Amino acid sequence: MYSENIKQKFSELFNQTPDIIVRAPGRINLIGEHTDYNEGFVLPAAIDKAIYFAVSKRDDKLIKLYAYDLADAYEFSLDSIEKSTKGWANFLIGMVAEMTGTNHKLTQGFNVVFGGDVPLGAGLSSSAAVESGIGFALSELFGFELSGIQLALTAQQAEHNFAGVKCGIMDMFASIHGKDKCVIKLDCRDLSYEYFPFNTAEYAIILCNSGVKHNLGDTEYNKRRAECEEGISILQGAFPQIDTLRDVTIPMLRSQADKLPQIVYNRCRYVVEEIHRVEEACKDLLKDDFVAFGEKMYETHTGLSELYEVSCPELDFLVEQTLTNDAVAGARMMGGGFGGCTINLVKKEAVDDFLADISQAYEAAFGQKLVSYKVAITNGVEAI
Ligand code: GAF
Repeated sequence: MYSENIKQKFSELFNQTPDIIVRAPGRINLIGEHTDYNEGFVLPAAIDKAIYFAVSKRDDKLIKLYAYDLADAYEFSLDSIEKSTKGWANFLIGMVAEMTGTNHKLTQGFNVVFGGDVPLGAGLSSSAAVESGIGFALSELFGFELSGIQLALTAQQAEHNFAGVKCGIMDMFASIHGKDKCVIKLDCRDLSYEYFPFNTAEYAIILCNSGVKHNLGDTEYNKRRAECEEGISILQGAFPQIDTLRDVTIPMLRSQADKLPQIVYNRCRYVVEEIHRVEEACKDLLKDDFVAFGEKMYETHTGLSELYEVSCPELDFLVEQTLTNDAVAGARMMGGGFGGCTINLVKKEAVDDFLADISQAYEAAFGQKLVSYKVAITNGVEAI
């Protein structure tokens, strides 16, 4: 449906049919939060909510962008690639800028209409989907032949330099490398990855959207990253061989507790524990042991809330509500934090009751309707 709307708008605006239609999915993350920029492991997957792009080459150097869901347009030339005051345009401008490297120089402009059903500010990585999607479309259209990893690194640079978020690689990697019915165990140190089948015979993946948009998130996110780096530079005094928190163990951390400011210690402790937790959680998946896996999701939430301090009352409430529900194997806040969604593994036959109860409780507590999504795991970016 979305791809049809996009195609139609494209013909209307540009009086031509697109050269390519691309689908770039949003992502969930089962476990492994704030570990990517610490060179740890993450366990994301691409989902059946995506951004669609209709794109065609132009003969001149103009780039004409149209955001279907915002009904907003933006235009610029390859000769002057600069940040825009329109936040949405910067994700695409950033990709054009980063793709105008030496090996794959854009010399021709293009037209694009894009839009889809990845909710904005919900922690499902709509921005990474936009970057991955336009990057993939341009690579295909202009024959750049970028590998998935090159594409993900380019998108990460666009996010750093044009959106100002010093994000890790997880979101774009998942949008690009997603595989039907599988989660991706990504080693963020060397970008090697493995697919783990995610057997959803018994459990459904339900996202509960707190409706809190993570506005503060970007600055706080960069602050968390800086706190981890501060931890590393102090720890290097005792352990010169370490590069990142990936190299640190809990005993190493404990031995330096008196040298680290309490907040920095807490941040490091959460990350070190979480990196280990992802590895253990993968063992649970191999046994289809969702009870053990779910317990780790709760541990992650506690760490994110109490040690890393990236949760908020709404997210904590949504997780707490599930604690007494036997049909829920695990729940936690997902993504960068400060708002967005919780991810819940809920027994399939209990999904309706779960949603009725949690929606009622949420509305009673916060005076706001709870929006939820049942998501399926899909393939990553593709031409359709
Ligand atoms: C955001 C970032 F973009 C990711 O790189 C990751 O750090 C995540 O927050 C937290 O795990 O989505």
